[in-house]
Amino acid sequence: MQKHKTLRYSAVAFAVAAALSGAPARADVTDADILNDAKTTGDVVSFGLGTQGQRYSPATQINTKTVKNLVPAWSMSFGGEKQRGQESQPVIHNGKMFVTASYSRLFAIDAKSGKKLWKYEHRLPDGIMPCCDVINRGAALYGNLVIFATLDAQLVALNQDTGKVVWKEKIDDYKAGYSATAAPIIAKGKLITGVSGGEFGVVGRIDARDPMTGKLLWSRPTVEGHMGYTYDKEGNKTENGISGTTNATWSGDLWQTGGAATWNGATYDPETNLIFAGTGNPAPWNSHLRPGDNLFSSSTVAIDADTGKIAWHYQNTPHDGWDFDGVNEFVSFDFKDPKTGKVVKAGGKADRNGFFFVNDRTNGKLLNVFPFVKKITWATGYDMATGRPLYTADGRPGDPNAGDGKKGNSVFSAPSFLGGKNQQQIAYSQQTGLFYVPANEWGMDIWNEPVSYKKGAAYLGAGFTIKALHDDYIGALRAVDPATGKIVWENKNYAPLWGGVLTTAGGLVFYGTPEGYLKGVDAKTGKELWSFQTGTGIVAPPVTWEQDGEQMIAVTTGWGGAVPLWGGDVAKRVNYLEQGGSVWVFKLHKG
Ligand SMILES: [Ca+2]
Ligand SMILES: [Ca+2]
Repeated sequence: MQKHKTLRYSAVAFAVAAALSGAPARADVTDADILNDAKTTGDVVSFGLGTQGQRYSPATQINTKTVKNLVPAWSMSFGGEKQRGQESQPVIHNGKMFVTASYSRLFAIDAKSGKKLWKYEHRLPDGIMPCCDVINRGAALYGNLVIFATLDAQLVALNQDTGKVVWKEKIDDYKAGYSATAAPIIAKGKLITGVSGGEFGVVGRIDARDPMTGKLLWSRPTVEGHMGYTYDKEGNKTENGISGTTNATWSGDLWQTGGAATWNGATYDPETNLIFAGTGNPAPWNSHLRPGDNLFSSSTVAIDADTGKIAWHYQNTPHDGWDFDGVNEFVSFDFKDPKTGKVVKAGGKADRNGFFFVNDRTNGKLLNVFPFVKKITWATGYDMATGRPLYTADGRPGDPNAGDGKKGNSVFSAPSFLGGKNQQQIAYSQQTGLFYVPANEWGMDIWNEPVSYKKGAAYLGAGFTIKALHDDYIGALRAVDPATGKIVWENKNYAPLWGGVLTTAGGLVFYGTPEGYLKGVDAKTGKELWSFQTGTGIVAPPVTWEQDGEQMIAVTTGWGGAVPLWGGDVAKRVNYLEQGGSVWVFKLHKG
């Protein structure tokens, strides 16, 4: 009895001492930490600086006046010979940074000094099939774990302090073309992941797991006709309803290998308790083989985090025939509807197909849509009443069976399938009310070919060449107004932009370029206020946090991703860019 009292007293004394010293009483990442991530400047515990995905920080120490004094604090190399395609967003908690690197590596680093604490190198089998380079976009934090997805379609959870593997779970069969590159997110205590492999005829889905054990809780396919499941503690599965209605928007049986890969992960809005998954192309690319809208491909799909059921969907590109995908992130924000003057719970999405969408995030209703790139050939706009695109006559690549059976009519299409925007994340400023979109102006010649499904083989039925539209630029960082659809300002860039954006209450926007510059610009005007040459291309989103009273900016660097692999004429145009693999951290110079 006496012993118990002493113990209890010690615990209280410790907690009081910890509170007085300002030290964290506990190191575990909680649901509250994740829920409040967008507001708390002392950490970054989710992909997107908040699962809503706004990439907006309230930190103001670095601002339009002080940003000129930004200098490197430290840099760390990922080492080895694996210098390519660093698309990762670091997460920072309790003085430690966790950052993933190409080839399924994960590093833990002292966030203040840059000293490496530990690294994990996932042992990858031969025969993995990542479509778009050996990249990874980042890790999730929960409890004392750091969790990330690997190129061989597994999930690995490691102890944040030791780097020891706590659990490993297989997402799916890499031999069937499944891989995983997106950063997992935590939604109300559940680990949420997608799958990559839309170019191999996989079936897209969103899984929810217990983050502490990796065990499945529910799984929701994003191709119509497939059954969803819930799982009990022993792993027994129970049917949870078919997604959509079998054959309603897919004729025949191509839905069985229907694509709609959820390769860019998801965002989560606690206010509606909805997970928003973007879905990729229907498979194969040759659209003449699969008449119908082909749900739920090239869409935003809203899934109830508790039930694993689809609450609503909005299809950005029905019957996609251009590999426009629809995977781009759906970012929750409060939209002041100019028609009614009312503030609506909305979401914004800069789609690969060149249009920016504003949807009511409670029900998917289309509120506004406008182009954010200057050349779009496949549609002239959208019917606001039906929410459907107004297709251009002859904008779709032709049916091989209408001609010689080997190659259909080739069309020139803009954007190219690499998209008006691809994986590089947009940001939304609560200060300016603007979205910042890393856009690209390019087109493609595209034609269809016959194809049949073979497990683990490319499943396109199409050929293509990507082309620049202008001699002087492809990329353009654009500030767009979601209410008016106006491009408020733009900063052109010679190479295609492939890194995400950060915006802050300091009135700033940060983004990186393939030419190697990390830039800080005025959020209102786009005026460049600071830049730093990192020595290799940037294809990742910067983050910011406060470490011991100092605001820090971090970004991973290392050229790569889909452009050098799929970019055709554009890949040749930028083949002088050097690969790399580092994380850079900056802070204000003290006078
Ligand atoms: Ca935070
Ligand atoms: Ca695709």
